Amino acid sequence: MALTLYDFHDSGNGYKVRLLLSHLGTAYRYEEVDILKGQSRTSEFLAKNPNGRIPVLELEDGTFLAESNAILYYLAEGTRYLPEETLGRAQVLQWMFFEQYSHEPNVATVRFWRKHLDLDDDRRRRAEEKTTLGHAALAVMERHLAGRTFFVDERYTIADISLYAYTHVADEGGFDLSPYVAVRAWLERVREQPGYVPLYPS
Ligand SMILES: N[C@@H](CCC(=O)N[C@@H](CS)C(=O)NCC(=O)O)C(=O)O
Repeated sequence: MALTLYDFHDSGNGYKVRLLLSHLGTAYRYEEVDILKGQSRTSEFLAKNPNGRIPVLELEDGTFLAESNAILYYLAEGTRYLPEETLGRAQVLQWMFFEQYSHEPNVATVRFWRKHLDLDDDRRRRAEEKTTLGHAALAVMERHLAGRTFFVDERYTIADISLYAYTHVADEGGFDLSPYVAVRAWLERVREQPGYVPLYPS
């Protein structure tokens, strides 16, 4: 049985997995879960991921693996997208934890709210706070990337894939990336990688 990816087309978390699978040239079955219609909260889907969120990868033996960065880590094992040495692997994890704690909850959430939900007063206020925190995360990336090509070991890894997913569409959440020169140059380098696929296929 092939891999099956349960995903939502506009999800950056799902896109991370699609991008790595494309780099690897790995065939998979795609199953759309419409999160805007509550399909990630049905009992059928909760049996796959009790946390009710996509992406979920179903492995060949029927195991369901959730959490985008855990899926990246699993798929990248033994490939050029994950260093072999302990320190390099730990640094990849360092940036993927940063992505989940400091970046995604701010940059991705504001994008989702602005794209898909009506902003009431409370959400507008929270969006402003998250925008400040999102810019703080982008500034951390900018400082790290100044003078570097990629996040870890001067090579393209799943840390880059993880951080690329929501950074390259941050403008959809109202984030102006023009001050982040090193980040913008890095986004360009990611786009040049063999097997790159866009979030929005034309
Ligand atoms: N930490 C999770 C976050 C996953 C997540 O937030 N998924 C969203 C779409 S990007 C989702 O499924 N939302 C639907 C819901 O919460 O019901 C990951 O990295 O995979």
